[in-house]
Amino acid sequence: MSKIGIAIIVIIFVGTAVMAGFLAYNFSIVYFPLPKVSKAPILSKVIHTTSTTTTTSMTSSLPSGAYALPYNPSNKTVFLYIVAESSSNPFNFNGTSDGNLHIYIPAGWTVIVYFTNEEGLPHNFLIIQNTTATPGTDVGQDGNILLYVGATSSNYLYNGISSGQTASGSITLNPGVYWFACGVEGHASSGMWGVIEVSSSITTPYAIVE
Ligand SMILES: [Cu+2]
Repeated sequence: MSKIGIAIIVIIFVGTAVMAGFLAYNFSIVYFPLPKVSKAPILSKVIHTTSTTTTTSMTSSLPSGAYALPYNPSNKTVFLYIVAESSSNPFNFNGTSDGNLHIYIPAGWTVIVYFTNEEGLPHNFLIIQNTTATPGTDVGQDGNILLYVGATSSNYLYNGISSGQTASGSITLNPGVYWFACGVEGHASSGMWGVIEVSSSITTPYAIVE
């Protein structure tokens, strides 16, 4: 075969290979687009906020370091997005523990809680009118449990929602200081609790990590 003949065959082969590769590449883009990496909405270290229910003009009046909480002023409702985060500390709420997260609610407002468990253990979310300084192994012994989210009055010591689940509940609290805590036995005393303060001197709901 002449050199020209060989050259033509090589060109045909290479050309075909390039064309096939080009077609395969485009086919893969059209039919197998890379999934858009949409990170779950950032479970902020403290509290989710949504721009639809929070006004920026109000946040400027918050104490420094405060996180605005989403709320609806027309019906005096505040939304608490609480997450048991997947973390080296399994006993956390939004990455905080040991009473460090303080939530401030205006008197007379209704609190709507959305509690999500991203942690491996079952957890629940209770609001407690506490009569002790810090939680023991059974928070039912530390005062009066006012709200059960992800559990009931009969099973809170052992039951909660599983990882990946969300439960909700709502309550209107009288002015005062409360705990929120996981009721599963030993979880609050391991750090899974925080503080809610309800007062007529609070005009905009917010949270602070102290
Ligand atoms: Cu727990």
